[in-house]
Amino acid sequence: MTVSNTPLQSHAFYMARAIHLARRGHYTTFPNPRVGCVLVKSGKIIAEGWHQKAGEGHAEVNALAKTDAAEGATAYVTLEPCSHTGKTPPCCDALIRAGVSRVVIGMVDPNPLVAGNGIHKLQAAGIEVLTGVCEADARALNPGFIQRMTEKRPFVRAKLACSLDGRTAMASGESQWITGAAARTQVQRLRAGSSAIISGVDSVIADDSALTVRAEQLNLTDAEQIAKRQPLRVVLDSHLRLPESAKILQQPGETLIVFTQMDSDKQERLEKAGATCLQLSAENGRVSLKALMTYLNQRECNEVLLETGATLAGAFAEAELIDELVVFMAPTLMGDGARGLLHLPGIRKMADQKRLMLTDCRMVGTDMMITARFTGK
Ligand code: AOF
Ligand code: ZN
Repeated sequence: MTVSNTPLQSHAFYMARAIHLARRGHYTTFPNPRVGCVLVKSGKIIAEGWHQKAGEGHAEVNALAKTDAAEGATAYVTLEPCSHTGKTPPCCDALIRAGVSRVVIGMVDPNPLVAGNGIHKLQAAGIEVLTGVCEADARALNPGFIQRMTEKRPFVRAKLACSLDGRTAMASGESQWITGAAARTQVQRLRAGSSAIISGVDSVIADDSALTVRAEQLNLTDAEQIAKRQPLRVVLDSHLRLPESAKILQQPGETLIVFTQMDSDKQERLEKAGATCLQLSAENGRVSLKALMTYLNQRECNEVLLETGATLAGAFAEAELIDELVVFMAPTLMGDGARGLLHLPGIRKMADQKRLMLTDCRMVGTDMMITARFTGK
């Protein structure tokens, strides 16, 4: 089957390249989506581009800047070209001006400011438009951006580390270390790709965690830029119990303490120690997780990483706010006196089970990394 004399598998070939380019922006584009673009003429790639950073050139504009021969070319773009003026001018106008004759799109932009308008604008200018090429892979680039645009909340990924018998900490709370160095490097990658990291005050106190990205360990081309832009660190601390000496307060970037119970003295001391404090409403005596999601949406957080203990992780799961679980499982046994993975007291019968779908499973060093999505999503 052909569309405009180009076999569909060729469209997939060039779109795969555009998706590959989009991944280069994996750690740097937020709050914008990761987008890649390839310009093809007479069966040859004449220019490539990808979006690197919000406020700077979009993928199409970056590709067009590399050639003056785009007239009559086909542009492969992982996301519908934008039709609006944001921090940068509309990509549709740039494509029309350059005289491309066809635009092949991975997915429609879920941003309500665009959402199909880009396609119409291109078509109105006489450009042939084809959509939905390699759509699943194009969507997989931006789970957070898509969810924020369509559901007005970030994509929550919960990272957990456990033993082969599913334990995450000893009864005392002691948990360092279950997994090996390679798994911990992988966690650094998850952090670097997140807009925010959420933890509970008990975990932060128990581990004296920093929750930072140590980009120098990651061997990434954009390491310097990634290191400068630390994800927002969010500590859920209803009663402002975090000590001012906590390591998390001495890190670069912002540490946000979310509380429910006002204590102006303590708040002042934490702010002096470097924290930002935010009061949110309470639900069952704890921070309302829905209110937290609304807040993180307002701050344009696309993907957030939940790195915490069984109680808070369980509360997120019960509230159906976890989209993806990433479990690092180490080949060790911690015994049945140790703590479980998620505290889910609401599950008593087999009928109450929360079913998930495995989406990936791989070895990371000596450990296993299991990724799963909740099937309801
Ligand atoms: C594209 N190509 O590479 C990206 C797009 O504020 P701005 O100007 O950067 O616009 C941001 C919006 O543009 C973003 O919310 C999304 O709808 C779209 N992103 N569009 O054509 C790109 N990154
Ligand atoms: Zn654009």
